[in-house]
Amino acid sequence: MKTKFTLFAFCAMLSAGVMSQTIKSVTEPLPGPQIINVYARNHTLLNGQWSMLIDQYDVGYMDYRGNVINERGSFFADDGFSKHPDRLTEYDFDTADRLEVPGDWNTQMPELYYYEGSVWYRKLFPFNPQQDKRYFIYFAAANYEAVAGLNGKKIGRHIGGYTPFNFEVTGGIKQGENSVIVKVNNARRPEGIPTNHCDWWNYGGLTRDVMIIETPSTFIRDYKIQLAKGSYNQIAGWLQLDGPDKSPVTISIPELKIKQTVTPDADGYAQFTVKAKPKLWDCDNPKLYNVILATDKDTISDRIGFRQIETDGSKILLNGKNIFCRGVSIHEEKPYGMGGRAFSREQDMVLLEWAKEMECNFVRLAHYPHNEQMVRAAEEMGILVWSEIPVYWTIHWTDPETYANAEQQLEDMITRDKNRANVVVWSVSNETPRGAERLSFLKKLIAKARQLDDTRLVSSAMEKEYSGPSTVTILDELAEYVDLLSFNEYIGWYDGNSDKCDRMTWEFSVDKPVFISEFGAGAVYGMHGDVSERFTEEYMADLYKRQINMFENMPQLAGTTPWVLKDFRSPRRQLHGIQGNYNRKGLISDQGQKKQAFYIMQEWYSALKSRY
Ligand code: GCB
Repeated sequence: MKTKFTLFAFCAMLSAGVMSQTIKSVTEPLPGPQIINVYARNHTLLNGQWSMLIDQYDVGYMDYRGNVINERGSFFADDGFSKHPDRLTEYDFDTADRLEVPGDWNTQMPELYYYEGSVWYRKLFPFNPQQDKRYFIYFAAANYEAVAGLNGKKIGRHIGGYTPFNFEVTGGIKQGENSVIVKVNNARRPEGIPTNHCDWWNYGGLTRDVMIIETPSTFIRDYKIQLAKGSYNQIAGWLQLDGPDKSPVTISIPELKIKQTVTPDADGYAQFTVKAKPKLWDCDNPKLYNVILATDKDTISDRIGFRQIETDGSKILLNGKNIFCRGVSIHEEKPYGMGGRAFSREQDMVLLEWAKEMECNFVRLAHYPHNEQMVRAAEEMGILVWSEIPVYWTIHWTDPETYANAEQQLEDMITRDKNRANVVVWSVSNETPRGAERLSFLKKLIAKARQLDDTRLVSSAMEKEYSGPSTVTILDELAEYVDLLSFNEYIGWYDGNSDKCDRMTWEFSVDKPVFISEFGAGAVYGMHGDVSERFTEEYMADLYKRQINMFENMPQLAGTTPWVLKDFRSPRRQLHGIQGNYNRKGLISDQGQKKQAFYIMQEWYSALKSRY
């Protein structure tokens, strides 16, 4: 698929910034089309200590009338000019505090724990640009809005906290010392994606890697290489060059003895199909092949797996075989009480190893795209992934800017991870309220996801409803448009006591796989009591047992992702001594201790494993 930016999306995103900060004019460009597989390119990480300034009133960006200040007068002008003796300058990056990048700011400084607003980041770095090369600055994520500058000049703006973006800096990056400055603002916005109300911590900052990418003047920016839909002996794909040269590209998979050369069209785009009978990727044997794409000037390699995912009535089929998705939902938070956003392979591996220990073959990466290493690590471990965008609860359904923002996040998520064999579900929303405007918004997103990628399932976490006193069902009109009948229920926690599970009967009028994307209960690790006492491990464990009994009477059930692997921070959770700003529905505590319910799930999943 060719990446394109519509004028509509461009204007929409600019004005999203205008509305949220009452800034009177915004002129920064949007990022360029996303470059994929960046870790396989020549790159220089800009991680480490960055100078930082907390700017509650955005004084480094706009004047006291609300007008955007020109670059020379703003905090972007980090050069001799700002330090001229005749000038009053009331900031100084040289003497400022420091923050570690990647990392959220909330868990690095006590005064930033609850902070929601702007923080300026600056990094000085030496560089030696080569002639005939192009350079891009790449941010793996910045929550929520970032405006970036290089060597005193603004380079662009991006909205959305969990997807990567890049700006071209060829010509701007210079020999010797360079200065990159980024203003990151994490103020919640009613019109945003997510909106201003959600159940997780609004971690701000440069939360993932920042790097300079080097490419030849024409390079392979994007590609998709997967089994053709429905086929086991044909690989289908496309690639997109970026740059003036349209010379042929060779795709090789040495282990399969594949070598095919294609000639891109005038836009640098080429499609291809090739006969092949790869060993299939699956959870027991997550086979990945080296795939190399090369022009005479550029080479990029990836590790790609091949598989089919489809549904047949109420079954989910992986490579034609009926599977049960033994899953768990995960937030992108560090394990072992380290606090804050997870961003490294080591942290991700701990979370995934826990899921494996619980006998999972599936994770729901909630409620936004997680970092790329997480998805890749899961792929190597044979763990299937549900990936979603933060269209969560009650967002502004009729605002075209909100829609453009959601669609951009969806496109960026799919662009980054479309070659990952383990990603089997793109989910467009979570617990959104039924209604005509929401339906048309989500239908458009679903159609977009299918247009970008027809090789995966598309879904949404819906909500259950009652069609009788103890008959539970799905009445959501969205059920017709998604591939999975997936929904969150919380019978026995928000909905009655745990024994309510024993009385429920489920009825579905749609013949699709039923997928319980959330259920659960809160418990403090080590807090014991009677099964009827909320927040004890016993209540939680008892609820899990009853839920499992209920599941055993749901023949259409094809997967579950209990909420949630690990306790996570949320300002909604205020019970002193119990929650203390933590959602306690983790099967594992924030300190890494396994609660009783963990072992109940483990037992059930290991029984299911031998049944499928
Ligand atoms: C939900 C949400 C999830 C919350 C969870 C809870 O339905 O999807 O984000 O954290 O419930 O714990 O209430």
